[in-house]
Amino acid sequence: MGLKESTIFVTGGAGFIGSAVIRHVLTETEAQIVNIDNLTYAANLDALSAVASNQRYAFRKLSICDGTALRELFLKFRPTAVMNLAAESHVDRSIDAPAEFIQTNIVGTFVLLQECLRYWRGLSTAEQARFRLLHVSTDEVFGSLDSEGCFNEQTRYAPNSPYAASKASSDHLVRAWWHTYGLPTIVTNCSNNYGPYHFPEKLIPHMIIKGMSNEPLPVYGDGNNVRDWLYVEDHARALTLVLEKGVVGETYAIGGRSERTNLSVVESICDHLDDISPASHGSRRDLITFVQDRPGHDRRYAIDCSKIERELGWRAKMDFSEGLAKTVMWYYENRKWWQDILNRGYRNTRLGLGEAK
Ligand code: NAD
Ligand code: TDX
Repeated sequence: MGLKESTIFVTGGAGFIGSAVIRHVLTETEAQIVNIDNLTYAANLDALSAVASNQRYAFRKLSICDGTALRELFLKFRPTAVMNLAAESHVDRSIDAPAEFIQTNIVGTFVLLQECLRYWRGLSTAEQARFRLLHVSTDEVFGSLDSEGCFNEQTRYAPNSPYAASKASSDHLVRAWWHTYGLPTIVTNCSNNYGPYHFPEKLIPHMIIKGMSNEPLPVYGDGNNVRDWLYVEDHARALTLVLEKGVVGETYAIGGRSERTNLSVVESICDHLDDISPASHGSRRDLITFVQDRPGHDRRYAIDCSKIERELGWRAKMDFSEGLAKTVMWYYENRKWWQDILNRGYRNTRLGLGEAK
């Protein structure tokens, strides 16, 4: 068991990846966790019901933009590390309404950096050497690939969507706080995650839920955009390892080595659903509908994750076909989880075509 006598702040811990990180850290290590999350539409504390009563877990509802409240938490809990996963995360929403992305992803990261720095400067030399801020980012900061090549830690930043630009800004701030002030930071850039508790706005859960209701399955453009899929529990394991063993000031690219076109992902989901619960109208592939493309849609993402494999010994364990089958089954068996989200007012409709406000 690693991370003994560690107290880790996980921001965005009620989100899809943050909750997987918290479940993993509480199960696999001896660390204490403080989950800091202001519970936006994307948050879901149900994803933490299995660990909510753990003595090593605490939750505080607050925004990373609230410096005063963060300062009090630093003084109260005296963390040894911060993992920053709080963010607005959906590209389509960033096209319709970018303001929240600027606020949380850029301003929030800035406020968090300032409070980390203030706290870190008050630590003993030994405590300072141990402290880490792990900032969780995305491969979307690198822009779009043609059919050849992969992103790696040396790839030039070229963000295309408002979401990607806000994440790129936050990565630059984190880098500057390391170079200028010596705050011990590490940045990770990972590919598309999938798995249980994924908010229904994202491709895989969106298609599963629509497929279960036998509704049209809206594939953007020609469906040949490529994403590199990473099972969320593999990602949680990678982040924990980077926190424990990663080198300060470095970045790590994390990917699943599982490139698929969107169309092939949707076809596989249709086939799994047909196996689990055959539809009276025939194959669900007939529900696939090509719709207007996402503005500025990145064509292809792919990660070369050989650095984290070589230096930290991490490797994605979940094979994509097995992970997708498990994920489809999870949504099939946990209808109440996503039905509650729909009942709370989330409308499973097209996002990302609106005029920027
Ligand atoms: P998510 O949208 O599921 O969860 C985000 C969480 O952050 C939510 O619980 C939300 O309430 C919280 N949050 C938002 N604004 C906040 C604020 N101001 N203060 C405190 N909490 C706030 O996102 P996710 O998919 O879990 O992504 C987590 C991180 O990983 C993000 O930084 C995202 O950019 C990055 N990332 C995600 C993916 C992916 O495929 N999901 C891939 C690469 C990187
Ligand atoms: O209905 C849909 N139809 C469709 O064709 C939806 C919701 C998506 N798509 C396409 C767009 C993308 O090419 O599927 C692909 C995946 O879309 P999203 O699930 O919205 O993910 P993406 O835009 O790739 O971004 C995700 O991965 C990187 C996460 O949302 C980000 O937070 C992460 O940084």
